[in-house]
Amino acid sequence: MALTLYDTHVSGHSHRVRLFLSLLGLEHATVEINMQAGEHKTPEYLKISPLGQVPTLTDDDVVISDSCAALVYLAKKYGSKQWLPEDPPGAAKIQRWLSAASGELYRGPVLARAIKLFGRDFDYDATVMWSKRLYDWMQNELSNRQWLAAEHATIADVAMYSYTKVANEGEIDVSTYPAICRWMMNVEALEGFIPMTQSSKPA
Ligand SMILES: N[C@@H](CCC(=O)N[C@@H](CS)C(=O)NCC(=O)O)C(=O)O
Repeated sequence: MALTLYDTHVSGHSHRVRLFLSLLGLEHATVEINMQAGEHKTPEYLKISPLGQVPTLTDDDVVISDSCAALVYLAKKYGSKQWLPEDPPGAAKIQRWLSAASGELYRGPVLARAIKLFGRDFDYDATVMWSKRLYDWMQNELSNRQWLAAEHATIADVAMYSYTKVANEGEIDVSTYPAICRWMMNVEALEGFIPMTQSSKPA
């Protein structure tokens, strides 16, 4: 096993994988990709990430250039079944949240943060609308449960945590959702948890 994570410090997609490696206690090398310098679009990096995105996880000759796919790989290869249940309804519940992580979470809090923190040119009102739809649903789901997809932590929780924690950087306020706040504290109490650091606005 020789795990290497190509990541970018401020990227929540990267933190997802970094967090899960830490929860599983897996040693790995890290290569910081400087996106501002365009390192994610060099010919060398495009060989392992055809879309030129971070993160990318490699494990010897296995290459995975997507954060949710990396969570699935790590859970199946190195995790207990708890992280990714195999029964059909259990697996489908996990996939529902992985889809949300790449769908509603991306269209909402991820893009809101990209606008407010990095000055990206997206429709802010649309990100607010998607964030509200997502977090109203999550609040409802978590109102009588501790975890998103099972009676215990799964990769669904890992996938949804990082960008929810820094949603405030996109001026999306999750403090008004008590069940979501409680759930974030559950994630933060897991053994091996490492924080998603808040970014300050570039001067
Ligand atoms: N589906 C990918 C998306 C990753 C992603 O969007 N990463 C951003 C940084 S946080 C990126 O690399 N953007 C550059 C680009 O898309 O050109 C994943 O989940 O890993």
